[in-house]
Amino acid sequence: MKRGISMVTLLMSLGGCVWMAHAASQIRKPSMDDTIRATIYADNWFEMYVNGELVAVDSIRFIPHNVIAVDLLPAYPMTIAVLAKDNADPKTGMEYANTNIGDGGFILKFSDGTVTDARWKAKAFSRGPLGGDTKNPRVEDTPIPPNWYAVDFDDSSWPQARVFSLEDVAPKAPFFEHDFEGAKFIWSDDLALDNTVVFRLRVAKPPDGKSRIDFRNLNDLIPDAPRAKDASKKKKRGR
Ligand SMILES: [Ca+2]
Ligand SMILES: [Ca+2]
Repeated sequence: MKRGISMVTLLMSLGGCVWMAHAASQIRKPSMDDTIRATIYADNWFEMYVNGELVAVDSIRFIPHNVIAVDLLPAYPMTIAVLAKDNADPKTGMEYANTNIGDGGFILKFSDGTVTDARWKAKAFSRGPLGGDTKNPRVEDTPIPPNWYAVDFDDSSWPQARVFSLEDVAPKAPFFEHDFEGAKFIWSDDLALDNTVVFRLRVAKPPDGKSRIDFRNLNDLIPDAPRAKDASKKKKRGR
Protein backbone atom coordinates (compact mmCIF):
# COMPACT_ATOMS: atom_id res chain seq x y z
CA MET A 1 0.00 0.00 0.00
CA LYS A 2 2.73 2.35 1.06
CA ARG A 3 4.69 1.48 -2.08
CA GLY A 4 1.58 2.06 -4.20
CA ILE A 5 1.14 5.55 -2.78
CA SER A 6 4.76 6.49 -3.40
CA MET A 7 4.50 5.28 -7.00
CA VAL A 8 1.42 7.46 -7.44
CA THR A 9 3.20 10.42 -5.83
CA LEU A 10 6.21 9.87 -8.09
CA LEU A 11 4.08 9.69 -11.21
CA MET A 12 2.18 12.83 -10.16
CA SER A 13 5.45 14.72 -9.57
CA LEU A 14 6.79 13.60 -12.94
CA GLY A 15 3.53 14.61 -14.55
CA GLY A 16 3.76 18.00 -12.81
CA CYS A 17 7.31 18.57 -14.11
CA VAL A 18 6.31 17.63 -17.64
CA TRP A 19 3.30 19.93 -17.42
CA MET A 20 5.37 22.84 -16.10
CA ALA A 21 8.00 22.37 -18.82
CA HIS A 22 5.19 22.19 -21.35
CA ALA A 23 3.53 25.33 -19.95
CA ALA A 24 6.83 27.23 -19.89
CA SER A 25 7.54 26.31 -23.48
CA GLN A 26 4.01 27.07 -24.66
CA ILE A 27 3.37 30.40 -22.97
CA ARG A 28 3.88 33.42 -25.15
CA LYS A 29 3.81 37.09 -24.39
CA PRO A 30 0.35 38.60 -24.68
CA SER A 31 -0.21 41.10 -27.47
CA MET A 32 -2.95 43.67 -27.94
CA ASP A 33 -4.85 41.00 -29.89
CA ASP A 34 -5.31 39.22 -26.55
CA THR A 35 -6.98 42.23 -24.96
CA ILE A 36 -10.60 43.26 -24.94
CA ARG A 37 -11.99 46.79 -24.94
CA ALA A 38 -14.14 47.92 -22.02
CA THR A 39 -16.48 50.85 -22.72
CA ILE A 40 -18.22 52.44 -19.74
CA TYR A 41 -20.65 55.30 -19.15
CA ALA A 42 -21.59 56.28 -15.61
CA ASP A 43 -23.93 59.00 -14.40
CA ASN A 44 -21.91 60.45 -12.76
CA TRP A 45 -18.76 58.55 -11.75
CA PHE A 46 -17.35 55.05 -11.30
CA GLU A 47 -14.32 52.96 -10.49
CA MET A 48 -14.03 49.40 -11.75
CA TYR A 49 -12.13 46.33 -10.55
CA VAL A 50 -11.65 43.20 -12.62
CA ASN A 51 -10.51 40.03 -10.87
CA GLY A 52 -9.70 42.07 -7.76
CA GLU A 53 -7.53 44.66 -9.55
CA LEU A 54 -8.37 48.31 -10.14
CA VAL A 55 -8.55 48.72 -13.93
CA ALA A 56 -10.47 51.94 -14.56
CA VAL A 57 -11.43 55.15 -12.79
CA ASP A 58 -13.75 57.72 -14.33
CA SER A 59 -11.51 60.72 -14.92
CA ILE A 60 -14.38 63.21 -14.52
CA ARG A 61 -16.04 63.21 -11.12
CA PHE A 62 -19.19 65.08 -12.02
CA ILE A 63 -19.99 66.69 -15.38
CA PRO A 64 -19.66 66.61 -18.36
CA HIS A 65 -20.97 63.05 -18.68
CA ASN A 66 -18.23 61.07 -20.37
CA VAL A 67 -17.37 57.64 -21.71
CA ILE A 68 -14.29 55.80 -20.46
CA ALA A 69 -12.75 53.14 -22.71
CA VAL A 70 -9.83 50.98 -21.59
CA ASP A 71 -8.04 47.82 -22.73
CA LEU A 72 -8.21 44.77 -20.47
CA LEU A 73 -6.26 41.53 -20.56
CA PRO A 74 -9.10 39.19 -19.61
CA ALA A 75 -9.00 35.99 -17.59
CA TYR A 76 -12.02 33.81 -16.83
CA PRO A 77 -13.93 33.33 -14.69
CA MET A 78 -13.88 37.13 -14.59
CA THR A 79 -15.22 39.02 -11.58
CA ILE A 80 -16.26 42.60 -12.31
CA ALA A 81 -16.94 44.97 -9.42
CA VAL A 82 -17.97 48.59 -9.91
CA LEU A 83 -18.46 51.41 -7.43
CA ALA A 84 -20.75 54.02 -9.01
CA LYS A 85 -21.82 57.38 -7.64
CA ASP A 86 -24.49 59.79 -8.65
CA ASN A 87 -23.47 63.36 -8.01
CA ALA A 88 -24.85 64.10 -4.56
CA ASP A 89 -23.89 66.15 -1.54
CA PRO A 90 -22.96 63.54 1.08
CA LYS A 91 -25.00 65.40 3.72
CA THR A 92 -28.18 66.02 1.70
CA GLY A 93 -28.12 63.61 -1.25
CA MET A 94 -28.82 66.57 -3.53
CA GLU A 95 -26.84 68.38 -6.20
CA TYR A 96 -26.37 71.89 -7.58
CA ALA A 97 -26.16 73.56 -4.17
CA ASN A 98 -28.98 71.41 -2.80
CA THR A 99 -31.46 72.63 -5.38
CA ASN A 100 -31.99 69.36 -7.26
CA ILE A 101 -32.29 65.59 -6.86
CA GLY A 102 -30.06 64.12 -9.54
CA ASP A 103 -30.35 60.62 -10.93
CA GLY A 104 -27.82 57.91 -11.65
CA GLY A 105 -27.32 55.20 -14.28
CA PHE A 106 -24.55 52.84 -15.31
CA ILE A 107 -23.86 50.94 -18.51
CA LEU A 108 -20.90 48.89 -19.70
CA LYS A 109 -19.92 46.78 -22.66
CA PHE A 110 -16.81 44.66 -23.14
CA SER A 111 -15.79 43.49 -26.60
CA ASP A 112 -15.97 39.86 -25.39
CA GLY A 113 -19.76 40.36 -25.25
CA THR A 114 -20.03 41.12 -21.52
CA VAL A 115 -22.77 43.70 -20.93
CA THR A 116 -24.69 45.21 -18.05
CA ASP A 117 -28.13 43.68 -17.56
CA ALA A 118 -30.42 42.23 -14.87
CA ARG A 119 -27.94 39.43 -14.10
CA TRP A 120 -25.73 41.89 -12.22
CA LYS A 121 -25.92 42.33 -8.47
CA ALA A 122 -26.53 45.88 -7.22
CA LYS A 123 -26.54 47.25 -3.71
CA ALA A 124 -27.01 50.86 -2.62
CA PHE A 125 -24.76 52.18 0.16
CA SER A 126 -25.85 55.83 0.28
CA ARG A 127 -29.40 57.07 -0.22
CA GLY A 128 -31.04 60.44 -0.02
CA PRO A 129 -32.74 62.74 0.40
CA LEU A 130 -34.85 60.12 2.19
CA GLY A 131 -38.45 60.11 1.00
CA GLY A 132 -37.50 62.74 -1.59
CA ASP A 133 -37.84 65.35 1.16
CA THR A 134 -35.88 68.33 -0.18
CA LYS A 135 -37.01 70.69 2.60
CA ASN A 136 -35.45 68.59 5.33
CA PRO A 137 -32.98 66.45 3.39
CA ARG A 138 -31.42 63.48 5.18
CA VAL A 139 -29.24 60.65 3.93
CA GLU A 140 -28.82 57.04 4.97
CA ASP A 141 -25.30 55.63 4.68
CA THR A 142 -24.28 51.99 5.00
CA PRO A 143 -20.56 51.22 5.27
CA ILE A 144 -19.19 49.63 2.08
CA PRO A 145 -17.46 46.33 2.96
CA PRO A 146 -13.69 46.86 2.55
CA ASN A 147 -13.36 43.84 0.25
CA TRP A 148 -16.34 44.71 -1.99
CA TYR A 149 -14.20 44.27 -5.11
CA ALA A 150 -12.58 40.97 -4.14
CA VAL A 151 -13.10 37.89 -6.30
CA ASP A 152 -14.22 35.84 -3.30
CA PHE A 153 -16.53 38.51 -1.82
CA ASP A 154 -19.91 36.92 -1.07
CA ASP A 155 -22.62 38.94 -2.85
CA SER A 156 -25.14 36.06 -2.83
CA SER A 157 -27.54 37.96 -0.54
CA TRP A 158 -27.41 41.12 -2.67
CA PRO A 159 -30.38 42.11 -4.83
CA GLN A 160 -30.26 41.95 -8.61
CA ALA A 161 -29.67 45.17 -10.50
CA ARG A 162 -32.71 46.94 -11.87
CA VAL A 163 -32.74 47.71 -15.58
CA PHE A 164 -33.67 51.24 -16.67
CA SER A 165 -34.59 52.48 -20.12
CA LEU A 166 -32.66 54.93 -22.22
CA GLU A 167 -35.45 57.44 -21.54
CA ASP A 168 -35.13 56.90 -17.76
CA VAL A 169 -31.42 57.69 -17.76
CA ALA A 170 -31.34 60.13 -20.70
CA PRO A 171 -27.61 59.79 -21.37
CA LYS A 172 -25.72 62.70 -22.87
CA ALA A 173 -24.07 62.93 -26.30
CA PRO A 174 -20.84 60.92 -25.62
CA PHE A 175 -22.92 57.81 -24.93
CA PHE A 176 -24.25 57.79 -28.50
CA GLU A 177 -20.75 58.03 -29.95
CA HIS A 178 -19.84 54.56 -28.60
CA ASP A 179 -21.04 51.01 -29.10
CA PHE A 180 -23.29 49.95 -26.23
CA GLU A 181 -25.44 47.66 -28.40
CA GLY A 182 -26.98 44.91 -26.27
CA ALA A 183 -26.10 46.53 -22.94
CA LYS A 184 -28.74 47.85 -20.51
CA PHE A 185 -28.63 50.75 -18.10
CA ILE A 186 -28.62 49.43 -14.54
CA TRP A 187 -28.81 50.87 -11.03
CA SER A 188 -30.19 49.76 -7.69
CA ASP A 189 -33.94 50.16 -7.13
CA ASP A 190 -34.18 53.94 -6.97
CA LEU A 191 -32.49 55.79 -9.82
CA ALA A 192 -33.02 59.16 -8.12
CA LEU A 193 -32.41 58.52 -4.43
CA ASP A 194 -29.77 55.76 -4.43
CA ASN A 195 -26.56 57.72 -4.79
CA THR A 196 -23.73 55.25 -4.13
CA VAL A 197 -24.14 51.80 -5.63
CA VAL A 198 -21.87 48.76 -5.95
CA PHE A 199 -22.37 46.38 -8.87
CA ARG A 200 -20.87 42.93 -9.21
CA LEU A 201 -20.91 40.20 -11.86
CA ARG A 202 -19.01 36.94 -12.29
CA VAL A 203 -18.51 36.06 -15.94
CA ALA A 204 -17.89 32.30 -16.06
CA LYS A 205 -16.55 32.21 -19.62
CA PRO A 206 -16.23 34.60 -22.56
CA PRO A 207 -19.75 35.38 -23.81
CA ASP A 208 -18.46 35.44 -27.42
CA GLY A 209 -17.25 31.83 -27.04
CA LYS A 210 -13.73 32.77 -28.14
CA SER A 211 -10.98 30.72 -26.52
CA ARG A 212 -8.41 32.92 -24.78
CA ILE A 213 -5.11 32.25 -23.03
CA ASP A 214 -5.05 32.94 -19.29
CA PHE A 215 -2.00 35.16 -18.80
CA ARG A 216 -2.45 35.65 -15.05
CA ASN A 217 0.61 33.55 -14.18
CA LEU A 218 2.83 35.15 -16.80
CA ASN A 219 5.29 36.37 -14.18
CA ASP A 220 5.74 32.82 -12.86
CA LEU A 221 6.65 31.47 -16.31
CA ILE A 222 9.29 32.16 -18.90
CA PRO A 223 7.63 33.73 -21.94
CA ASP A 224 9.40 33.02 -25.22
CA ALA A 225 12.50 31.99 -23.14
CA PRO A 226 14.91 34.58 -24.57
CA ARG A 227 18.55 33.49 -24.26
CA ALA A 228 21.12 35.72 -22.57
CA LYS A 229 23.12 36.14 -25.79
CA ASP A 230 20.08 37.71 -27.43
CA ALA A 231 20.06 40.50 -24.87
CA SER A 232 22.22 42.91 -26.94
CA LYS A 233 20.02 42.40 -30.03
CA LYS A 234 16.92 43.15 -28.01
CA LYS A 235 18.49 46.27 -26.60
CA LYS A 236 19.15 47.48 -30.14
CA ARG A 237 15.57 46.81 -31.10
CA GLY A 238 14.53 48.92 -28.13
CA ARG A 239 12.45 46.25 -26.43
CA1 LIG B 1 -29.53 61.09 -6.76
CA1 LIG C 1 -26.48 62.27 -11.94
